[in-house]
Amino acid sequence: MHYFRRKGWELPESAATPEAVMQAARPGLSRRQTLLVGAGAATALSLRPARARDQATTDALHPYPRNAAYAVERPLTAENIAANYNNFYEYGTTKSIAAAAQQLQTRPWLLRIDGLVEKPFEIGIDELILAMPREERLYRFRCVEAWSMTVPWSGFPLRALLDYAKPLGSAKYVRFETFLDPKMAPGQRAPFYPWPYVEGVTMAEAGNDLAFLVTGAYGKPLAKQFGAPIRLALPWKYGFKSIKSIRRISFVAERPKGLWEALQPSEYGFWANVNPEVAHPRWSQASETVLGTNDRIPSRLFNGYGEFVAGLYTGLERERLWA
Ligand SMILES: Nc1nc2c(c(=O)[nH]1)N[C@H]1C(S)=C(S)[C@@H](COP(=O)(O)O)O[C@H]1N2
Ligand SMILES: [Mo]
Repeated sequence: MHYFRRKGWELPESAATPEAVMQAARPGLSRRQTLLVGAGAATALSLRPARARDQATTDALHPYPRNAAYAVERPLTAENIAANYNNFYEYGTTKSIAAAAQQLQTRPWLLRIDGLVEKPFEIGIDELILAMPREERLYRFRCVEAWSMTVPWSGFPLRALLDYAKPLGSAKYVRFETFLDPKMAPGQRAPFYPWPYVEGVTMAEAGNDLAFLVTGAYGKPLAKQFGAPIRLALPWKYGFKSIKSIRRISFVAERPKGLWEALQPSEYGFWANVNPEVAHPRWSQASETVLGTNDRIPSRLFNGYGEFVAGLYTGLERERLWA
């Protein structure tokens, strides 16, 4: 299947990567040796005060080496702008959730991989980051609410995780789930929303070159308000597909129903590809406001990424691909 292709993500390690970490990440090392690195870190962490428990052993890997194949034609959004205008309903329904999101505890963080895979497993986020081919990409980002930004994300191709997880041939979709912990997410105490936040893509979409798992931004570990310690970036789709703070990734046969689709299916669907010609029921999608500027620019089909992704949708013209 085409999502097992390795082309494109086997990139050289960063020259800035500390030697000890390079050793741990080298494929030649056994899984047991990698686990020992993780176990040592966990012991050290348990001895430190609460604040240090949030410190990641992979922080020093930043910045990840940039992959020049993912360039943008417009200026990057300033970090202080992007990091203070967020959508993260677990921490409130306004765009000013950065302070509240600091309650999110990102270590220890176990990611569960299950469903239609050879063998379900849990993996610590730092062990996963060490095992993945890390890179930085500049991506445009388009929220369904018609604002946009341009962000340097650090992470690894979702396809690299598929290869690691070994899904069965019967898997048709990848389902992503955010943490569920109302104690550290006041928004999850609001019963109106069908928590936890869920999103999904087809296996073909997940294997596309552009599908990216994000563990950093602006050359640093991912800030909590961006959805630390790991979120998705699907730049050809509306922003709500790019689920934050992922705890569980499941390979499934049935199409997953996202939180927004569950809440308001007349406005938000499964595919949610950007299309300026298909209006949201309550507003036009023809143009977008660029964060940090007064510019209103025309929106683009697939957010300008058609050359990468248009082929994913041939034969699916009868689907509601644009909302
Ligand atoms: N878990 C979770 N993921 C989420 C959201 C959310 O509320 N909760 N909001 C989505 C929406 S609507 C957008 S536009 C982006 C916002 O990402 P940003 O805050 O990094 O700009 O996150 C998406 N992922
Ligand atoms: Mo959004």
